[in-house]
Amino acid sequence: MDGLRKLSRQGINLSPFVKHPGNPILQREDVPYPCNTVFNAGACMYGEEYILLLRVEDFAGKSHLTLAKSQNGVDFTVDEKPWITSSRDPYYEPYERYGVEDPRITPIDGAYYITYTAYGPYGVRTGIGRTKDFKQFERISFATDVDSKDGVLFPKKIAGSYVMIIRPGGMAGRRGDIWISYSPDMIHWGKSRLLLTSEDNRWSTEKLGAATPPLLTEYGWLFFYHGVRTTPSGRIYRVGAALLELEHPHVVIGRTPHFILAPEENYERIGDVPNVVFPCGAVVEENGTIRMYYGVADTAIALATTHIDDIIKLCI
Ligand code: M1P
Repeated sequence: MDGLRKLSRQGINLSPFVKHPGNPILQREDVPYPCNTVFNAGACMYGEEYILLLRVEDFAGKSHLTLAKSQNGVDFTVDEKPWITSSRDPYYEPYERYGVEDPRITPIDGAYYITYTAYGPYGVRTGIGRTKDFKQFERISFATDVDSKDGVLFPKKIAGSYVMIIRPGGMAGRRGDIWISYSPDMIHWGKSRLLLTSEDNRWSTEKLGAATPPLLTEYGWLFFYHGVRTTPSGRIYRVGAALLELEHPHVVIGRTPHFILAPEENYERIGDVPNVVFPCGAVVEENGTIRMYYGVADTAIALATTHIDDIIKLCI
């Protein structure tokens, strides 16, 4: 805790992200097959390579997931064909019939777990799958029933349980708050409880949703979330962060007093869904730099960087 207090005395940075001058770094022209949009990508390192798992929307409005790889974290080469598409397995098919969306990647014990939003005629669910090589992908479970999404996994078990942050509700203009849930096996989830509510900030009065998987820091688990405010002219999606206790991740140490990433540039304000910044992946460099990959206006992908200490200072 002393370390925390010291950090908070050292001044804070109210606009901690620097947006990449080459934004958007990925657009549909970069996808080697025809598509409407590419956005909301999960991110991780795989060996020396940066990996993005892109949400690609086709011209029928259905999304699938496609891999992109990069040596420098900025210039990505997109695979020739989709990687994860709606399942044909009779168990999964009804719930993924309208597409798979918004992937997040969490490395756990040498495997890469992918959470995604399964979208079908009965609502949305959070699916979980796993890969070890970014070639073979196996589905594990649906972690939630319908109308629960934005699932992100913690990168290690805590007190013997896998831990996930989810967002029940928030559909069709209804309120949505962030919850935390536990599992012994990635299949059975429970002991769920409220974690962050939308009412605490005026910039996120409608709903919240976890953005990126929690990052392990010496001060606690740091995670980013999006918050939505409805205005007479439509919704605005912005981003905040929260710090959770290491051994008791249902305890919020603090959260940013205001949003820290917002739609300001034309590429964030104009597109299929205007005024949206929607991160699904972040990569932390050895020096503490965070590279945040975020969907912009449900149309393209942008990159912004910050330092882990700057975000922690804002949370405490
Ligand atoms: O259009 C903005 C976002 O809307 C949904 O997010 P949420 O349910 O959290 O508000 C998702 O469809 C997301 O993909 C999209 O970017």
